[in-house]
Order: sequence, then C-alpha cells, then structure tokens
Amino acid sequence: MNARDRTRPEPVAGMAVRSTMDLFAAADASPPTPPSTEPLAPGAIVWRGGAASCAGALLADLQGVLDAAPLRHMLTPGGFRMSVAMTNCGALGWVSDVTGYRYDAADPDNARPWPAMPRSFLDLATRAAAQAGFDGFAPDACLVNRYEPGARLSLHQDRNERDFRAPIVSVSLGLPAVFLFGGTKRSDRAARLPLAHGDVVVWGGPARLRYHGVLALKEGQHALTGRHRINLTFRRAG
Ligand code: MD6
Ligand code: FE
Repeated sequence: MNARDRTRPEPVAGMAVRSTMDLFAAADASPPTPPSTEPLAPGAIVWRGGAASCAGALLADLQGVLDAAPLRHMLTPGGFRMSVAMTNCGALGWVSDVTGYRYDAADPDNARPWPAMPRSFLDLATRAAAQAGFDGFAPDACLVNRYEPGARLSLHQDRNERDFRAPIVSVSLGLPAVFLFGGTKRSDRAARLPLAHGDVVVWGGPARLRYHGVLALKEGQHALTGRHRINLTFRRAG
C-alpha cells in the first residue's frame, strides 16, 4: 500500500469528507490522558475516561436502541414533564408517570419489551463495576438519559431496585455536566463533581442510597453528541 492509499479523501470545496465512523474513530484515538480511578466516597469511585476508548461503539449501538425505543419526556408523579429525555434497554426499564416510579419489562409507549442491552454496554458496565471492587455485576436495566442545554435532574435517591447490594454504573458521554453528590439525607450538603465525556461513576455499598442530581446542562457542542449529554445508568433492578 502506498502512502496515498492511507490518506483520507481530499476535502471537497473546503468541506472535510468524514463518515460517521471516521468521526468516532478520530474521537476514540489516543485519549489525552489514560483512564484513572478516583475515590469519591466509601463505595463510590469516578473512573475518569473509562469509557473514552469505547465511546464510539457505545454511541453506534445506542442508535439501534433509540430506533426501537425512542427517547421521550416522562411525567413525574407530580405531573411535571421531565426535562431529561429518557429510554431504556435490557430486561427491565425505569419508567415514571403520574402513578409513580417503577421498573417495567415493557415500554409503556408501545407495550413491547425494551430492546436488548448491547454487548458493548454490558462489557463496559461489568468492567467499570470491577474497578470499584464489585465483581460479577450483571445489570438487567440500562436507563438512557439525554440532556439538552438547560435540562437537569433534581436531587434524588435510586431506590426502586429490588436489591441494594449491586452497585450502579453511570457513564457520561458528550457534553460535560456537574454531578451533585449528597449524603443519605436530602438536607445533607451536596458536593459538585464535574463529569466529562468518557467518565464513569460507580456507586454502591455504603454509597448506594446517597442523594444525587445533575445541574442544568450548559450550552455547548460535542463532536459525537452535538448539543447533548448522554448518560447511561446501569442497574440490577429485578
Ligand atoms: C445522570 N444519573 O448522571 C443521572 N444515579 O445523568 C443518576 O441519576 C445516577 O449517575 C445513580 C448513580 C449514578 C448516577
Ligand atoms: Fe440516580
């Protein structure tokens, strides 16, 4: 192969010619810093950049999930439209409506099972949990959250899962956000944790029921997600 064969097509009229896969490959190539694990609290870590090298594959597989189960703005039990758009994959999906929060095997919008959890999702979630000492994590639910500028998630506890022994794995893709990390009482002061593309938070054991939320997303553009932040939250729900 000569050097010419390995180069990208020439730009046409000043426009770079790049397929979507090229864009993913470019973003996956050599992260600025290698992944590293930071302790957050007993039972919780941030794996900085842990999902950076597989982000392109995750987003490509996410498209199939979204085709089968489109993002939607669910209603809170109080009747408010959530600013974060959500959907699910895996055996169980988290849903909210005026009757409350629950896990359901069917998508309430079409009564069909949620799409299967892609292998790339499962592999990353299991590797991330192991980073925090939770071996053998086998999630059966993945909640997909899509934030646009202004979208936020108020302080809450994750307590609809049957068994609190399994951790939660939370993957951040696209635009950065500020994660609020509180205590076990709503009134406990919350720390502010910046999360960037590729960061993974793992959360279990003594941290499992800590209050948390996400501040309103700032306006921005990301090469892979445009003006959005995507969060994948993996759980053992059933
Ligand atoms: C989000 N995450 O980061 C929303 N819950 O978009 C969560 O609500 C969450 O990140 C439990 C554990 C980790 C999380
Ligand atoms: Fe949560």
